[in-house]
Amino acid sequence: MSDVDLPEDHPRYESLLTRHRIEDGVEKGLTSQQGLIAQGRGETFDYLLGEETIPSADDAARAAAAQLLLADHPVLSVNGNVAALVPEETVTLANAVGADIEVNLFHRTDERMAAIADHLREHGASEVKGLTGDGEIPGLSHDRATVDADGIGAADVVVVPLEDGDRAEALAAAGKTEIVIDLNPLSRSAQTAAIPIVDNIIRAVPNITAHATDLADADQATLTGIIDDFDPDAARAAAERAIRDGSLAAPDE
Ligand code: PTJ
Repeated sequence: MSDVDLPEDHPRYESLLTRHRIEDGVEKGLTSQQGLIAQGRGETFDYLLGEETIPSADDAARAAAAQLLLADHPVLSVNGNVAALVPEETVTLANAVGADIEVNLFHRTDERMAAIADHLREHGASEVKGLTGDGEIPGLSHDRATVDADGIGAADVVVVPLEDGDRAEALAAAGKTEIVIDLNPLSRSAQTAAIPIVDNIIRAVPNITAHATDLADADQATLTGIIDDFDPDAARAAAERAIRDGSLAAPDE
C-alpha cells in the first residue's frame, strides 16, 4: 500500500495516487483549487499518451539532464501542483544536478508560499527560495512576476513544470533556457520551451534524475552533443502524433 492506502497492483494505481496527492495538496493549503482543474486537463493527455513515457519524452528528459548539468545556475521552479505531486523527487533532482529550488506561484499568497516551502523542507530541501521576492520577471503583472533576485532572477536554466503560458514566455524572453514539463504539447509553455518534456511530472522528474545520475561523469562535449542532437520541434510533433493517432490499448477503468 502507498502513502494514501492504495493497492499498488490496482490497474489505475498511478492515476489514483496522483489524484489523492493533489486532493491532499489542496487540503494542506499547498495546491490551489485551480490546480485540480489543471490536473484533470493533464490526466486527459496522459490517458491518450497511454500513461507512459514515450521515446521522445525520454530523449527530452536526457537533454534536460545534460542541460542542467552544464548550467551555471539552474533553478527548479515549484508551484502548488508540483509540491503536492513530487516534493521528494524534486529535492532529489535538485541534489543530483546542483540546482536551487524556488517556489513560484501563479496564485501567490504568503500562506501558500510558506506552506509549500515548509512542505519541501519536510521532504529534505535544505534551502527553499522564493519567499524573499526581491526580483521581477519583466513583462508580467506584479504577483506572477515576483521571483528571488538570486534565484530565478539570476538563473541561466529554469525547470518550469505545469506552467501558465504567459510566464513561460516571459521567462524565455528574459533569456532563461527553459525546460518545461507539460502533458499538453500544444500549450504555450511547451511551445516556448528549449526542452519540452511531454510527460506526467510524476514520471518525468525521476526520469531526469536517472539520466543525470547516468551522465554525472560525462564530459562537456558529451553533454553539449546530447543537447545539440535534441530537436524540440520534433519532440513536440512526436508527442502530438502519439496523442492524435496513438493505437491506444485503453487502460482498464
Ligand atoms: O500553484 P499555482 O498557483 O502556481 O497554480 C498552478 C496551476 C497549475 C494551477 C497554474 O499554473 C495553471 O492554471 O496552469 P494551467 O494553465 O492549467 O496549465 C497546466 C498545464 O499542466 C496544462 O497544460 C496541463 O495539461 C499540464 N499538466 C497538468 N497536470 C500535469 C501536467 N503536466 C504534467 N504532469 C501533470 N501531472
